[in-house]
Amino acid sequence: MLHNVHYFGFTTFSLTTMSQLDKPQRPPAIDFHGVCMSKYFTENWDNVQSFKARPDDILIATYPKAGTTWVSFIIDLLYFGQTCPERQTTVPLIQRVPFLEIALPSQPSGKEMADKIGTSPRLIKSHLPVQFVPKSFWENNCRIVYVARNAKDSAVSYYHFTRMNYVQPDPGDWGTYLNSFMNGKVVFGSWYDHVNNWWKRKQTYPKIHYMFYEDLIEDASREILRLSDFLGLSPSAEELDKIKATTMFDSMKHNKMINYFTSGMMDQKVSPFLRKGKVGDWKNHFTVAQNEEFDEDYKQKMKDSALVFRTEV
Ligand code: PPS
Repeated sequence: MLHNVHYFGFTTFSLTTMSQLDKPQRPPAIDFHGVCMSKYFTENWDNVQSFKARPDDILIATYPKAGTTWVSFIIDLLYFGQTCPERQTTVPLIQRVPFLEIALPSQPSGKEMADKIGTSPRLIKSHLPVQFVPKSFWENNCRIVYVARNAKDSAVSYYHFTRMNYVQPDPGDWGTYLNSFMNGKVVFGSWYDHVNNWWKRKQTYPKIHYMFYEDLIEDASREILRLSDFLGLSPSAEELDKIKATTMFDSMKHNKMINYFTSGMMDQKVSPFLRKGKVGDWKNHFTVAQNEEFDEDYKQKMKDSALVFRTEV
């Protein structure tokens, strides 16, 4: 049963927690217009596709596990940290930055949450490959922030997330999962197609700010400043320092408005949502043979790409 409360421009929804649910049934992976998906991201398709973006909406687009939550939180603080500090303690980030395409049973859909946001600009999260983005974002010339993360750390992070998140099909063991990742048989499809097709889109659509997780780890202040420039914001030095401190991994890990502790589909005893937050954790997972095979395959798949990713910082 949903219980809705109106608060700081939001209809906040109380979401069912894991302890209130029987263990949810994992969905099968499906082929959806040539992209591997699961029903939890396709069942609301027509409504998502007809979503009415507004010119000042900001879309935060990523392949899963690229740092979506981190960047969403930074952008939320840039816009509302000063003007509405209360929302930081009363409205969970998933409601401040709804996940557009998600549609879970007995929960409001991401589209429904986005429609109900009462503050501007609206911040909206999506993992959709670029060809699936609702056309109103392009027609309204919306700003889009795309975050990318190197393939090896993305695969490791997505593997652990898939183990703990019942929205996802069964990952199998690490070796099986790595193969699925390399073959684009994980939800939201091929990492290689996602990062490259978004990069190509940026060449003809200037309002995409393409960021890298590794750059944020290296120098968060520099990256927050670049992001502010793109958004046309001029935060003070003091505000920037505060945002950087508030969005550091350890701080976010203990922030109940951020860490998904109330999500009904995630079992954080299996693996925490904010797990490691590092560049290079792949070294603790890839065997030498897996690494060689991955590198060989990567060279082929990325041979026409201008993108350069760092797997260590
Ligand atoms: S999701 O589910 O796709 O929206 O996940 P996403 O937020 O994109 O990615 C989760 C990974 O980002 C890490 N993370 C951070 N790293 C460093 N600093 C900060 N502040 C931070 N916030 C989130 C998070 O820990 C996940 O990565 P892994 O490697 O699994 O730890």
